[in-house]
Amino acid sequence: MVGDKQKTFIQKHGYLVVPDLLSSQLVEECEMEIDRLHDLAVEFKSKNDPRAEKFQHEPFAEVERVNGRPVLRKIEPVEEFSQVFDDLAIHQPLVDLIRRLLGPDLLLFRSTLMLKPAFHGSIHTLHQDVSYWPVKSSELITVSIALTDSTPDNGCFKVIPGSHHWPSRKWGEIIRRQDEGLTDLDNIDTTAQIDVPLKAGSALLFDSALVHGSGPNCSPNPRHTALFAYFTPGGTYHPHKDATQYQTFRVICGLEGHPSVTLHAETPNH
Ligand SMILES: O=C(O)CCC(=O)C(=O)O
Repeated sequence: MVGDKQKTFIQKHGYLVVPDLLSSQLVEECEMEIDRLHDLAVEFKSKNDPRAEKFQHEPFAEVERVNGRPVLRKIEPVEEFSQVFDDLAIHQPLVDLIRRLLGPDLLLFRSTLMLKPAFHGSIHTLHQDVSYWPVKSSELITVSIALTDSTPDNGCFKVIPGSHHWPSRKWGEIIRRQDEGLTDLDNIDTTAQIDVPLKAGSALLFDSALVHGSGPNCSPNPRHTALFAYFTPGGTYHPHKDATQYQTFRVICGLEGHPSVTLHAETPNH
């Protein structure tokens, strides 16, 4: 599925589209699971369960619920609440794909369900993940799998090809109102920015230094994606202020079958 041509493409442009990574049956299963997770969010909230905090609401939506279901923006880490998404992180075609790009030893950095609800989905500002994340690695790739069709109308990804060669910088607030711009920085050259629409089941892979974001969803169609980030054991850990001085990451494959790896802080907090 990924050959030398695709490897060269992602090295050069910082992103890669992989069509039809998931079967339509698996996409359907994920969508049913998303319904269940919305119900779980309601249950946690009604019981004052602290896990409700992992289910983030769209901060600018004027309504709390639509058809009895909460207006959720993201669930993270989704593998904590869902066997379906836990299994998806190690879905063989997905792991094979990442192994071909990064090599045989893989750790999981992130597992997130990004939900851009119909009519209420907020803007995800242009940014580089590397500017925010505590793990630094030139071998850290995010995979965003479309679980619904993702279009410019429902807030698909926008990327600036080649921007993974830009230095890391501060980007400001990540979540923005629907009527705001994708960034308020005036020294960003967005002339090369493109939309990356995806059919449900297809995936966008990108380098952690690539400038990317996504538009608002003012349409009647939700945009759902499962987002996983993988990295190799060479990654280093630079905790945010007040975070623990070490973090344990799940091994996805390789590393002599160890279940997890703990990284310790490399440099003082920043
Ligand atoms: O899925 C999206 O809309 C954007 C996600 C993203 O950029 C991120 O989580 O870094």
